[in-house]
Amino acid sequence: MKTVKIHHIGIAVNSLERGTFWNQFLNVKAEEIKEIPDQNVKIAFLSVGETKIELLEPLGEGAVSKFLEKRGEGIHHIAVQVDDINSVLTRMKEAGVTLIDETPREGAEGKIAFVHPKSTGGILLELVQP
Ligand code: CMX
Repeated sequence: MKTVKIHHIGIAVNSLERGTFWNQFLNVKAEEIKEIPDQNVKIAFLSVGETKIELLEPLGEGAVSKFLEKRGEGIHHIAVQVDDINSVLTRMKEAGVTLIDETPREGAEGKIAFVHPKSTGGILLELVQP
């Protein structure tokens, strides 16, 4: 397996207007804004060097709106890029890791699967195979 890298960091926000902070002070622009209807979110990707910030604004009930209600704005998940998502999931499953997605699904950036925060030290982990 190749060394993994951080693919993006997901931040739950009340509004994608939060992106103006990154633009104003860090010269980082939202390069892509899209809706993900099955997750009930609107997202903006901002490239920061090799990695990205993903701002997540809820469009209605769902994982992100629940997170905002319980915890307020903040880091929602960390996404790690892997080259073989199926083999990572298989090894995690065999080790008893709590998986939210036992098989990958199509996400905004390729094949994705979420790992429950209770198995990762409190961070919702997303695996991404672009
Ligand atoms: N990061 C860290 N901890 C989290 C969390 C997060 N994002 N979301 C919930 N938790 C914690 C809760 O605080 C709670 O902890 P305690 O038991 O100590 O209170 C625990 O996890 C369980 O929380 P819950 O409220 O019972 O569970 P939820 O119904 O909120 O579900 C989760 C949590 C992670 C299983 C659910 O949000 C999920 O399936 N997420 C994956 C999908 C997703 O997040 N989609 C949005 C992003 C889409 C995208 O980027 O494309």
